[in-house]
Amino acid sequence: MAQKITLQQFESVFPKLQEALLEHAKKYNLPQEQLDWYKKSLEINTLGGKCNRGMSVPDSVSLLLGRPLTEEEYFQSATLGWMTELLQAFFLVSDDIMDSSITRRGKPCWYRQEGVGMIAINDAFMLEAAIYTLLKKYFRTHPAYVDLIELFQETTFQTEIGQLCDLLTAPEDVVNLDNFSMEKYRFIVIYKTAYYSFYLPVALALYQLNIATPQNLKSAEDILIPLGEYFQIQDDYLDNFGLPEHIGKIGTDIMDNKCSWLVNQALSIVTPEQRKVLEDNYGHKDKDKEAAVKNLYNELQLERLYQEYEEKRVGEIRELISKVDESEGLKRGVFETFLSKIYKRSK
Ligand code: GPP
Ligand code: MG
Ligand code: MG
Ligand code: MG
Repeated sequence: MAQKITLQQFESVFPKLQEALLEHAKKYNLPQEQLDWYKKSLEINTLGGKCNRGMSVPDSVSLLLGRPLTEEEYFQSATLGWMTELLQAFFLVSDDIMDSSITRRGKPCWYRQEGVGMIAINDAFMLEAAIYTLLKKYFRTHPAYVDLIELFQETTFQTEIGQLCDLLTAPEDVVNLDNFSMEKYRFIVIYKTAYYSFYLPVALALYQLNIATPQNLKSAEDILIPLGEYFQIQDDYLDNFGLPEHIGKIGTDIMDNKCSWLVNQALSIVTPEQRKVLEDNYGHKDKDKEAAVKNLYNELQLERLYQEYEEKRVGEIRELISKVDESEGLKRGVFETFLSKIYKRSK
């Protein structure tokens, strides 16, 4: 039987990886003050989240093997898991600057912490570089070493084109609701979220076990991209309807003029008068205008619409999972576990 790891077990691997990263920096005689800064940035930006992405690497490896992991297998999969968390840390530090966000994981965003400011941009780059330092240290002799490097690079690029579309669809100065569409929305969320959050951890597990055949990678992608799309729709829903105490961040999508799932749904059902409310109030850094949009969302019963969407979508994803071809070592359980972790989440 497979074994699910706990957050505590997963976190217990981090100090060793952090030590390896600091040792690498020490080789260049990096002065103590900068070493301490790097250490702090690694801790604050990489720890303290739910680690769903990271933990799904060892969970998937164990499900694929159908048994608990040996110490060595566990260390390898947790290390790959921590690399997905480093990638996420790199993205979040940058994204919070771009989105002018206020809090993350219940604390001020890194760029807003005392003495940090735009140094956060360099910190983000260093978090990304840490992935390749760890890959080299621990996977240099793995048969899939080059594939692993390419996977991280390609996933990073995919996320960046998604982020580009997200940003260009949400200009700060011009609000044009005609810019939004569900087609554009799908592009944004598939690339900015689904690849790195869902496809990446499972692809890593397949590579670790040397069963990343074209068929297995394709099956994983065919399910994990819709799953990731559903996850980002939840994120957009929670941005407005979630509680900051639960989600650890304060929603900024309305003020940021984001091509969010909610505004797209609203646009598809508004009367001309209600559309005017959106036109006058969406995308301004103004609390009263934001409140007017929030009121409209309530009037349109978007919460109910979301719940209906969720039930329908989860049914479709279950259907996709039931058809997975297991002949090359893939297991349906990998996807079922992912789905059960996010279904009806409130954080
Ligand atoms: C989530 O969007 C997307 C990312 C965190 C990817 C960022 C990509 C970069 C290349 C920097 P979001 O802004 O809705 O996330 P959140 O709601 O957590 O701020
Ligand atoms: Mg963003
Ligand atoms: Mg953001
Ligand atoms: Mg969001």
